[in-house]
Amino acid sequence: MAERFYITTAISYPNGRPHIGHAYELIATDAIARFKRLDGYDVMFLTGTDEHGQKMLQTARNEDIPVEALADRNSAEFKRMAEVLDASNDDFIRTTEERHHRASQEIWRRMADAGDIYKDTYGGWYSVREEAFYGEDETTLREDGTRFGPHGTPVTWVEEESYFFKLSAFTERLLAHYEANPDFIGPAERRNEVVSFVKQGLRDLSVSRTTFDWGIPVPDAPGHVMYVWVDALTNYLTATGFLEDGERRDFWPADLHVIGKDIVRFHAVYWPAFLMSAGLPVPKRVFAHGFLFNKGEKMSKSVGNVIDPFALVSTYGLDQFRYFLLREVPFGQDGNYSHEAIVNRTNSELANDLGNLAQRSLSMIAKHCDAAVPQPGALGPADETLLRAATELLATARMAIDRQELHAMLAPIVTVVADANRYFASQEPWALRKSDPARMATVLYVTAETVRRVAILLQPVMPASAAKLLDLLGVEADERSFDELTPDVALVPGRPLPTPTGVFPRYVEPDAA
Ligand code: ME8
Repeated sequence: MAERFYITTAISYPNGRPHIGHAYELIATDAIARFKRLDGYDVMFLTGTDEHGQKMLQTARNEDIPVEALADRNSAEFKRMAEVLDASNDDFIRTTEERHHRASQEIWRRMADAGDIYKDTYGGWYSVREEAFYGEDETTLREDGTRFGPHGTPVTWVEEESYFFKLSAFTERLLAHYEANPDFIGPAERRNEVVSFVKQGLRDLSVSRTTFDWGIPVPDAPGHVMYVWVDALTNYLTATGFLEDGERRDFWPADLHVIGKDIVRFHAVYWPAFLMSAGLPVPKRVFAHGFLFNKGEKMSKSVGNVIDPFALVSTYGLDQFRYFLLREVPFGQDGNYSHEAIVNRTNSELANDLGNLAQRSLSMIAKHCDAAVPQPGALGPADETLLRAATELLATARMAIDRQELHAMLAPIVTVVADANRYFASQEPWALRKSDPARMATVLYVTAETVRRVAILLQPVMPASAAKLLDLLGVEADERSFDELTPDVALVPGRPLPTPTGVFPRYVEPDAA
């Protein structure tokens, strides 16, 4: 039976429309999910929206609409974004769903039964924007009397009766867990941050609120709703149907939570502590990607430089956008979006390098090889070198994906495409047509076979374009998994091919068109 692989994105706050940061996380996670499916795993891929908490409530008040209406409206936009981005998620969870209320109350009960929850009075600083509590020592007072948290968002004083989770009791267990599972948090700098934070000792965490009711009721505690992060993190468990006997149950523990670097503490400290308390297995890995900036500037509604992913897809094309994000930014580091950068990647690496390679070789095959996969003759050293490099790509890609280094999966593919272009130019198949047609057939075969290997590996990143390339190569739908990348599989000579068409158009500036 296929090995299971459960992968998730963070669930987004639907207090506004999705932005490019949300798109980035979803595309990267989708590429990993697709990669694992093609590599034979039984994958479950989850995304969704995080709908409770004070931030949602405040936005709804500002817009003068019921909070449910705000959640419905924007959650639908996140769902639509997943469709527009061609995300292959198996489920889309909303934390306002009944299944999630049940799961959250169950995990609460288990933590309470374990003796890890007690009632007291909370007094401290709260950032609504981050939905996070901060100790006074973590905040700074500005000259105008306003106070800010460590990430620069405003904090307000909260004082109310609250339930607490005994997080302090988990300090040693968490440190032991990080020590025994060095891959629990990636990349390494995030792991180091978490370890040094936990080493300072943990304070108990306020886990319920009484001043509003937009949340999941705490079991047997009228007037208390759960702190939004308790309910939000539980979404990953809810979706496996952990209270039911269904097929998805076995997907827990998750293999990989893909999140942004701003929410590592919640995922790598609070979440495993909640699960340990509830007697449930903890996820295998949490990987934090970096932030996307608009030409080096933080995107914000007030600056007016927030980038709409829907607009980018219609301007540049979906696969161009997906490719750009994963190729341009080393996954785990911060990166920049700019028009120039996406146009440059689209035109140089996709249109010129890969697109032209496919177009030139396939149109020669169409014209001079009876529109069928050519019959190669004996291979020479140049042919063998190129084919070997193309065959080695799978092993490199697997290693890269297992460390979430999406850029390190793509870079060697780009190199092989460049090698293939050099090979094609130096072999001059157009000159061989008269002098040595059999050799021409070999060169075209080797080029097309290289494109086949590259296209199969690019499916997770550019599903539609890779599929078009594979159509042009006569590769059937059931011949596209990574099983077809073993050294003994190759294009079948004589198989008829369709008329070649361009797959990667150049981006042309509207005023230059
Ligand atoms: O944090 N670049 O929701 P969210 C890259 N509901 N990634 C970005 C980004 C940017 N400019 N801005 C945000 C939440 N993100 C919680 C999560 S999970 C149980 C609950 C990422 O809508 C961010 O790091 O603020 C997070 O991983 C995701 O988008 C959702 O952010």
